[in-house]
Amino acid sequence: MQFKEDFLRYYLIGGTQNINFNEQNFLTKLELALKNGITAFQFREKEDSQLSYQQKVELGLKIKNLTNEYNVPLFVDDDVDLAININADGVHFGQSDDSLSKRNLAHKHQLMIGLSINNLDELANSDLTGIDYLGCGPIYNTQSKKDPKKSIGINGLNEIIDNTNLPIVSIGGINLDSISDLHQAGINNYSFISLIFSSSNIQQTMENLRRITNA
Ligand code: TZP
Ligand code: MG
Repeated sequence: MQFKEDFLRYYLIGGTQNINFNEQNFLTKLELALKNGITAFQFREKEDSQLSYQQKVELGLKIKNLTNEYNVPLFVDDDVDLAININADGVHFGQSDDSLSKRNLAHKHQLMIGLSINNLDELANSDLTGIDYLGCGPIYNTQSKKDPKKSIGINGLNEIIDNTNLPIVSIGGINLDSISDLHQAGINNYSFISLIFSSSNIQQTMENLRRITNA
């Protein structure tokens, strides 16, 4: 699949650890989010994920069926092999999971590639060859990631934006309150976990999200 910046507009991330390890709830929430306008999904079994590799493949295949149905690209966090096995559209690398061999494998399978960037040093020290987009943050404090890096705020995000031409999606602590500041600062691409996976009314949350960001 050819990368488009539009994919980054409302980019949901998540795995079973974000929903009390309840696979059925996870799939139900994902489908509601897809139905209500997310533009990409990243499958991220992380932190205290309890799934074996085979279970990740089985769940990943169900996720792929759903994202296909709604014509939304599927990214996989970190694991190129899993991405290939579930026929995902892309992979997302953190600073510590990026390696030449993984990148080459992703390229060979025509996967789109995202890379996490927290600050200007990481930007300057990263090989950006073949990278389609950057995930930048955490912008604000987040409960969804263990040992998050320092929150960079809108100023830190703007520093990165000013120093690259790559498309950027913001991440970290993005909720219905913080998103209006980002929107007012001219930031148009948002990724989030708890905004959706902790929402008790995903349709309403997505409607509010669109209203606040003028979509
Ligand atoms: N990387 C930086 S912050 C973060 C990740 C994976 C978690 C974002 O989750 P939330 O709930 O939207 O703050
Ligand atoms: Mg990672």
